[in-house]
Amino acid sequence: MTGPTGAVTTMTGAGRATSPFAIRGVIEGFYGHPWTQAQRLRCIDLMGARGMGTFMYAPKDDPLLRRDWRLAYDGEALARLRELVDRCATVGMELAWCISPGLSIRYSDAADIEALLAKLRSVAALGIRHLGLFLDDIPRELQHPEDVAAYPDLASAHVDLVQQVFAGLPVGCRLIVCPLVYWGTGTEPYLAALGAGIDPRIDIFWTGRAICSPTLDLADAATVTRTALRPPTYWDNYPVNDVAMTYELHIGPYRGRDPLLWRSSTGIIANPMELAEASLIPLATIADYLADPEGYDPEASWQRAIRDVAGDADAERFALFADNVRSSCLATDDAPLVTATLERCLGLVARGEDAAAAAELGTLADRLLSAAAHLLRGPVTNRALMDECRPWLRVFELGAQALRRMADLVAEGRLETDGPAELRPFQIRLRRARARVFGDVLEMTLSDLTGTMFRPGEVPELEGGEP
Ligand code: LTM
Repeated sequence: MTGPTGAVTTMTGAGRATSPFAIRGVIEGFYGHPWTQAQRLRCIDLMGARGMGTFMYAPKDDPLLRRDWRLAYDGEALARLRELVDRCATVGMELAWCISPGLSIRYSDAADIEALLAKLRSVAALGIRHLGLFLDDIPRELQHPEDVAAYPDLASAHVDLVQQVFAGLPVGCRLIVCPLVYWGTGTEPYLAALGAGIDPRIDIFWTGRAICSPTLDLADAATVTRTALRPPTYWDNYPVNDVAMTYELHIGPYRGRDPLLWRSSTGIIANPMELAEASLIPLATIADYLADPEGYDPEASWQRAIRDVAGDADAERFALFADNVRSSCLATDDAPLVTATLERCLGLVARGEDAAAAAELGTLADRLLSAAAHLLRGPVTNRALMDECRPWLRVFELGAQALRRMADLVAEGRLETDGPAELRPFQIRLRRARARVFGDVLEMTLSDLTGTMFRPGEVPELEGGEP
């Protein structure tokens, strides 16, 4: 089977039958442009084939879910929702639908509760049995005088809302709530109040110690379970790169999740990037972890995911690029090949072994240059993937050019004399780029070689303007 881009769409590995996690899936829950319907369908097909069981529809910027939550579905939006229900069923997944009324709801207003239930019932009528009520990223105090008069605090209002909604749902529907407080130590009073007040059959989302958590471990999950009186369902904010993270491309493998997390959680739902095609790479590794958390091998899963998404013909070159785009909340050790090569070569230069240093650095630079040229301008299998990665691929090419120039300067014995002037334009262009590639290593090396360190927030001008 081939996808909209001609890329391979069959994925290897599954484990649906054996996964210890009851809930395994993806939540389209980021800020920014929602995915297109074609992107959603492709994700459902691929993640269904890889053993995931749930696709949650919850884009923050779909007005029908948040800003205009009271409006009824009709026309194309309704048809799209039906199509998602059908596609999920075809691949053995379930569509969950989630609403975020917290920006404007009056908790004490019976008409608002009825409007919310009417919307939820209209969605349930499409056959959707898994529903979400999201109270994240809303005002932390009661806003309306009627609510202030009716409730002692926001937690009480949320308990009342959740209970009324749960009681009013059609028979057979399951409810998951994203609380106002969805990250932290797991001992928060709000979480305890919500957990004690709502029906034990309702699931609660939790993102871990932070909004984007570097690790999710069993001990923390057990704490949340004790406080909320039920095991959490993890809303894992990886690979999402919205809001302050838009300069980062999160295509590295899933890491830092306890292999035994299933003992104290119902499962994990991963929040992807607006970049739908690029998200498929980390999502495939998340599916592998969920299928077999104790046997999960991040690097092996990642290489397989790259082959599946980029296509066999481009996998090696894409992996070389991706090796320099690893940093995220899950990983700080970026660009391992470039870092190790630079360290070795600059050591050789310090010992006067310039020829060996120039040869090794030049070989690496040429490999990176050739990969960048192919992925940016060559006949690639998955054009949509390269288009999404283009800002980062351009910086990858720029960095490779800087490494090539460094190798030439070393070979010609001019690194100390001409290095600062010839490398400075690369340093400035890397600083001006709005895409993070090579972690910190290249900018730090160039700072050392040019003797110029930019101040925080400084955006230096390039002499003669941008090329
Ligand atoms: O994480 C949650 C529960 N809510 C929002 C997400 O919608 C958003 O995508 C992520 C990442 O910025 N952070 C949130 O707080």
